[in-house]
Amino acid sequence: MPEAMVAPASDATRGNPAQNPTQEVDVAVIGAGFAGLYALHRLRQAGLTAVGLDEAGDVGGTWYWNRYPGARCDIQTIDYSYTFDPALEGAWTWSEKYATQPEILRYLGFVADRYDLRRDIRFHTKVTAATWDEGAQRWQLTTDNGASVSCRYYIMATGCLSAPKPPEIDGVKDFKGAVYFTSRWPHDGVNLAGKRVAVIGTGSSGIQAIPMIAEQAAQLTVFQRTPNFALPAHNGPVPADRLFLLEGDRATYREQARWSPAGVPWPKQTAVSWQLSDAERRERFETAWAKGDLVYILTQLWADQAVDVDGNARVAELVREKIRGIVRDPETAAALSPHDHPFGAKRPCLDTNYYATYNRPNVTLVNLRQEPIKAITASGITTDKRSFDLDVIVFATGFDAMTGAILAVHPIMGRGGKTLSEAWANGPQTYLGLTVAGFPNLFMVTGPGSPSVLSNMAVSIEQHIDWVVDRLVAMREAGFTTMEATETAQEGWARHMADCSMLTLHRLANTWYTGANVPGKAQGVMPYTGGVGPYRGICNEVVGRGMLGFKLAGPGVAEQCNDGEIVCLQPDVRLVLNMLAEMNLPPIETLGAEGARAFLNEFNKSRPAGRLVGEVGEGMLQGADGPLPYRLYRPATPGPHPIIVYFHGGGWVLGDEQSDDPFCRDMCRRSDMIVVSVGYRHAPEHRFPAAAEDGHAATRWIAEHAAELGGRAGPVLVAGWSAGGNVAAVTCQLAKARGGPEIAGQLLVCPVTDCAFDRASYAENATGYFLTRGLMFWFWDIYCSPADRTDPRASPLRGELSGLPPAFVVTAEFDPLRDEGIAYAEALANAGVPVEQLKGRGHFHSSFTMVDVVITGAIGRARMAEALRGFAGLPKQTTQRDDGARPVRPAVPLDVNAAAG
Ligand code: N01
Repeated sequence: MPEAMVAPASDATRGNPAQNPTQEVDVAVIGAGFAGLYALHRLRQAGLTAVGLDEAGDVGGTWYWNRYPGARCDIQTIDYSYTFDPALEGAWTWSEKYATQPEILRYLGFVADRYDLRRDIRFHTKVTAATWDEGAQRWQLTTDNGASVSCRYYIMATGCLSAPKPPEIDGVKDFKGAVYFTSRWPHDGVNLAGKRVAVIGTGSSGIQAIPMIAEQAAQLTVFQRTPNFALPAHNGPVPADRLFLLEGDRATYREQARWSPAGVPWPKQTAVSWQLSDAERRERFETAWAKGDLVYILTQLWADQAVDVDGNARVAELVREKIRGIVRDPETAAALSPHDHPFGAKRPCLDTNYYATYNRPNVTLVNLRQEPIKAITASGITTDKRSFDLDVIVFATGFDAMTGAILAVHPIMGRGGKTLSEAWANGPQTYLGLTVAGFPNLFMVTGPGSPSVLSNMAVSIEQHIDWVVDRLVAMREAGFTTMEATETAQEGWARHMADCSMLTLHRLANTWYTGANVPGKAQGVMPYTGGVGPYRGICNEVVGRGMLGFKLAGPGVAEQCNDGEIVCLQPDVRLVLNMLAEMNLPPIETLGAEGARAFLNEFNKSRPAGRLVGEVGEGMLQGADGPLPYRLYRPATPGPHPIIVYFHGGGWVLGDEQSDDPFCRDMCRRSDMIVVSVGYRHAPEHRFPAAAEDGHAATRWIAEHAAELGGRAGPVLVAGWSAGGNVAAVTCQLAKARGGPEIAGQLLVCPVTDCAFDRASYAENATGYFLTRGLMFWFWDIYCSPADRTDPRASPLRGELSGLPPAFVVTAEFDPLRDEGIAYAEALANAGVPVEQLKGRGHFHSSFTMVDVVITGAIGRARMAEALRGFAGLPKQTTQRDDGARPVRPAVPLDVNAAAG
């Protein structure tokens, strides 16, 4: 039953809360922008009473305030629209590819009228405090205008970029001219004709406003602290190809957007930059430049552009080349060219004539990196080097983004009198970016911890509102009245956020995404970088798993607390496993050895090609019982290099010297050593101990032929993954027992070390993580009869361990082999062997060898390479590549997904 609602306060009672009654509603919604309007509509449809509260004089949210010249959206308007009602879509036609602020504001007004929403909104009303009333189990809101509000549920639809940053420059008050903020532009416009104008700030707002201001002003001086990447919008009619797609099948188009990475339907790119020629890359880039679409250029060039510093650097340089081509003065062009952040790590801008504006005689760029502002004075701005006399200063200096609109607006006091500002003192902590532990019935729309500003906001807003309103309805049906995230769920989400932040390059830039633009603000990547589609899947999964991570309570019903963590896997591991599950493959062990080998060959064809190394060669070496093929990977640097003898995975049954090609390339590049991958013999044709004996014989042969192979004479290293880890471990034992060859170190990645199946990881990870218990049984059966399995050549854990070479042992949390790997590392340590362990949190058996697929495995791979270099006596690498260098305050320690044991 909806709770009673009283009418908003009359003019007579405005501003005097003491005289005002309390307005009782089911839900209070703060903000009347895209999110607030849709929330009110959905709540009304669901039969819940609601009031909207907004400081502004009308609907529009950010589009109400940001009226500066040139203001437009930067997602194509056909995508930046509501999709909840096909009739609404039919009733409104956008006039341009990127609509202007006035047109978007008209659209929101049209929506408010169409669904008669204004009657539930109190404009010119600011919430001054929000307090959770423990006794009533309700939120009590005080306002600066009219009735206070008592509500069961409190929805912050306050937007991510709505709290402007104060000017952090001394002397603003002394300035005798006019001061404007792009984010609070006067409604009746500003006449800048004939004026000497300064713009401070070159983010999206500045970059849109500068060309327009330059056309009016007598003189425009732009004060730039950090150059930004911008690409031409090529605004005009809605592009025919996009309209054709949308109108051809609207429902599918919208659904694809909902499950896409950024909320706009573009296909996933698969080609990686190093697979493309210079000409191909340039062609792709020119197409993107001509399209004038941020989402396109951020996602459609090549697969590694957003995740890898090298792949990204190629885009960045092409944009800089464009800037140099447009801006005539080389010094100005250089100052406008960003070098301090990867392309896309800071929000790139969409412009109309931005760079060309600097060719105008009335426009000057002041590079604040070379001459910082000293002060604003009565007459203008003084830098370290000169003074500028001005009539107008425009601040385009941005926002206290994502948290500002939630924290700065008013104090929010949750359970036990704790404020949200206290709870977020070290940065925002949320569950799903929607809720906060200790703040029951408080919901944020597109809050920190959700994809929000890294997505098409229209799509994310609808998803959040739908999720929240659906929960409120479900609670009502079950008799619950409060809903609150658990601490466990929230901490788990922080870990997942930190894991996701390793997927992209956002962590490598100081931006408003990370809080770095506000002095003193806690820093960390605030939006969810795992993608809109995966995020939607997770939100749905929370519900599907019985509201995992939430406490639900209500009068007359038993409290429900389904505590737990929604995502324990690394985000990319989760994607891989979901993809494999969708393929609905038959169990590999049912395919027979030949069938399984054919399957593996096909499977490997679909993975990204390994990266370039100096040289790849093939040859034959002498195994235990005849010649064996090998593949050699040589670094591009001058040799001779130390040699790593590598044994591939595949349960002694599958794979060959080429099957772990990307991993071998990666180890070669990272360690700067030669990798020789050995094609040892397989079962069932060659059962135990063929693989083990081949491992030892091949290592001996390679050590003896090091010089011919271009390697450094002396001890070699061994490495292996899975069954190959078993062969590597056994090789070390045989080398010690048989007097050689000399081995300087062993890298064992998720190795098989024992024939016992009773360790916990065998039960915990029996199914669901690709390498199943059933598959391991099958491998063992094919390779080795039960009577032989305790032989140390099959189960090295049962061998003599003292005196073995130092080891680096890698295990994965979701792997049946996890515990025997840990057991081996511990046994080695107990036997006095120097051992380092790397326990891959959230990883599965194949994580570390799936190079360029499981991106979060890169940290672990970097550590493996460092360990190998250490074994070989090489100095530490000074440069790190895609390994999380320069992180912006991760919410949890950087190497969480690869904790040292
Ligand atoms: O703000 P910003 P914005 N002294 O933070 C500079 C969305 N948006 O309003 O980079 C000197 O990006 C600051 O320099 P630095 C969009 O998501 C969308 O432009 O901190 N300079 C920077 O250059 C966008 O990303 C649209 O070194 C100072 C600029 O001011 C987001 O809103 C349009 C300074 C601020 O740039 C924010 O954009 C507009 C100081 N003290 C906005 N303080 C569209 O849809 C700050 N700066 C198209």
